[in-house]
Amino acid sequence: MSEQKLFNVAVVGITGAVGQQIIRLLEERDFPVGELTLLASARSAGKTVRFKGKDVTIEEATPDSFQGVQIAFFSAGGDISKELVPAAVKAGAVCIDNTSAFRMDPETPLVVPEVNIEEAFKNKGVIANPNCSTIQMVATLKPLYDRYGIDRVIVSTYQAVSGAGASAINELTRQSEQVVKGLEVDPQILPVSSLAVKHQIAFNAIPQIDKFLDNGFTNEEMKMVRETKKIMGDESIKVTATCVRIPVYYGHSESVYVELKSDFEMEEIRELLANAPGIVLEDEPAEQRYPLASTAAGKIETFVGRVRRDLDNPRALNLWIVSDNLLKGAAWNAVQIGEHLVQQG
Ligand code: NAP
Ligand code: 3JM
Repeated sequence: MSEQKLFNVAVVGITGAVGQQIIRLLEERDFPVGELTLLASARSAGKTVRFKGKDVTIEEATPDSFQGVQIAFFSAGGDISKELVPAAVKAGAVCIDNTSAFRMDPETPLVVPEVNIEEAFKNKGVIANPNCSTIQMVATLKPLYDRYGIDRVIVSTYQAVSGAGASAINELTRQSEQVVKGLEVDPQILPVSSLAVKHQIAFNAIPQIDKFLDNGFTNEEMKMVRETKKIMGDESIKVTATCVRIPVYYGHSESVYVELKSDFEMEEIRELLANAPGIVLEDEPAEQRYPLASTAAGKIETFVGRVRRDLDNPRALNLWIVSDNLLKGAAWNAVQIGEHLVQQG
């Protein structure tokens, strides 16, 4: 057997909800890791993380952390990426960035492997991982786009708290206990940790993810609009989004209405979705079978069901799309890009 080439890997944000999934995937998928550098804030420096039977010590992330690193996964927030990605690129690393810091930079490819992996190979040191809600939607729409073209998408999301980090996961547990015990609920994290106003998430639905912009949409909604056009390479696709946080730990669900550009047969649509890479068609109304966050959690695939032609527009479809936001929505999409880079040497 020939020696497998190994790559020196860094994970920035290793203690976070996304970082924890990245390290788990690197181990499970036997990613060819040589030297492993685990980085977080000074708060975590000195703690250890188990990787392939060995304890690896976490270091504080600084601009000097990237000597000899070949692939760096970033998930420590946009500000950290803006500060440290340039240093990592200078040190020779290819950065796969989970934050929104570089997504709309024209020099930076924004990649979902099922849609546009070829863009990843044009990188100038940084490859951006899209927003979780965008990833599962475009991966599902891609085969429909290729066959019929897409005129318009109207999406409403039902997003899990884990998308807002480890602290929001704890917040849902804490508030749920307060509600069940009849205690007063004291919201501390959501909708946006850096803003003063807080809302209850337990037994509730919050129609705000990320900050509001002047146009009345939230930043999360505008990420879906802009990123969809960039990933599909088609600025003419019309997109409107409403993003809602719901009291689910893992798995984002989406109700998607899509207007196609040409006539279609439902049989053809089902066949395209059933054969699409990374997509599982789960759609048997007679058996009450459709995607659920609870069954998608922990899986790397994207699940689609409730597939039906619109009643008023014969060229439009309604879909229900569900995926684990920390896996395909973040860590798996990033590691999957890494696997493609490694395959290309
Ligand atoms: P999280 O659970 O809150 O974890 C945050 C991570 O960032 C922790 O490892 C934390 O380390 C680290 N960090 C914080 N301040 C730091 C500093 N000054 N220097 C170095 N590391 C620092 O958040 P998460 O859910 O994992 O998400 C992290 C980021 O990934 C988000 O902010 C977002 O940009 C991105 N994200 C992307 C997607 C996607 O769809 N692609 C989804 C979710 C998140 P300590 O434990 O030491 O504080
Ligand atoms: C998901 O800058 C930050 O603190 C990150 C905020 C954030 C993002 C983002 O904008 O990168 C939290 C959760 C995302 C994302 O995937 O867009």
